[in-house]
Amino acid sequence: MLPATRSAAQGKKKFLNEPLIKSIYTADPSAHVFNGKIYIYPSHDIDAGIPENDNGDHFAMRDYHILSMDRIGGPVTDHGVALDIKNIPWAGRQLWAPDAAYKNGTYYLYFPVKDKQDVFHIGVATSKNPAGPFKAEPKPIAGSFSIDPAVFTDTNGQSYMYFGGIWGGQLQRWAKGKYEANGSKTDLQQDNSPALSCKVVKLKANMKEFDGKVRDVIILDEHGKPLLGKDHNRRFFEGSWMHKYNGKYYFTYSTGDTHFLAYAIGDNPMGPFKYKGIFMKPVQGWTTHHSIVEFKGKWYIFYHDTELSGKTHLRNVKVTELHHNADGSIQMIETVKE
Ligand code: FUB
Repeated sequence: MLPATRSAAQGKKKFLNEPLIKSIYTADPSAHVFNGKIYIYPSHDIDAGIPENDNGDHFAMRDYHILSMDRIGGPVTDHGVALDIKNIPWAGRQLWAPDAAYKNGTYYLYFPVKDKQDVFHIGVATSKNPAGPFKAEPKPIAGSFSIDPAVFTDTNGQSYMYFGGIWGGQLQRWAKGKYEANGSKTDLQQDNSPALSCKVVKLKANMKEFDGKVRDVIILDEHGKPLLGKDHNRRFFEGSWMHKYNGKYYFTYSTGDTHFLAYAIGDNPMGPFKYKGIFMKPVQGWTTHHSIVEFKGKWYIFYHDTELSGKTHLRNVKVTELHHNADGSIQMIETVKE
């Protein structure tokens, strides 16, 4: 991801939805239903006084707070600090977008953070309580890199992790299989080659290790060809999510520098997926990041914008309903009154 002063250029907006919480800044909301309640695992944005740059250094988050609610529209509880960067032995800086999962009595919190060499990896922490506190494993997940983990558990109990983000999320620096410290700051810079892909990997039953090879999440266009690097309106950038609807797998993601949420549908959680379109227009602020969850028979999208601060690194999470049409397409989500 990359910062910018896009919000200032957008002028005054009328927002359709309210921030879920106003006492702290929150972003990148990963929502799950545990024990009949909604738990939200967001980033906790702070102003660390670091100037904005193209690397996203000003997104200098240091801990996570977990939020919960009994019903959509009901009161939101902030459960306090669930994991602090000082308690992650391998962490250097920047606790970015997390996700969570549950298996056999244990809750798992997955988090990207830069190590002490300034390279993003993904760690895991555990708790017996969905709201934490969580205890981090001493090392990152072996074989993990880049940012934005999203863990999906299929109806047969197999869990998968989707991860990756280009530009500040460093995915392009792993294109040759190992980290290139002097690699591109943005993408592959190969407009007519397939775009960089999000990654997917199975998780072992212990939920702490990758099981098998990390694979590319292939998104095919209307001609059955992978989306190209120059296709900024459609190609993957960061912030992926997976949900299953009517037996189909919906891979959703941010297009980053073009600020859309897009979706692609497949018959297998590991893809390939057919690009279907955009389902949410740009929100206020540079970044756009979401999760999709079913609760009491309705589908919801959790997302963020910068309504409270007007600053791209101080965001607030929101929720609104998401509708699937009879043909499986997703209705466009409006977030502002123009
Ligand atoms: O919150 C930091 C980064 O901004 C996330 O990892 C990206 O998805 C973007 O929302």
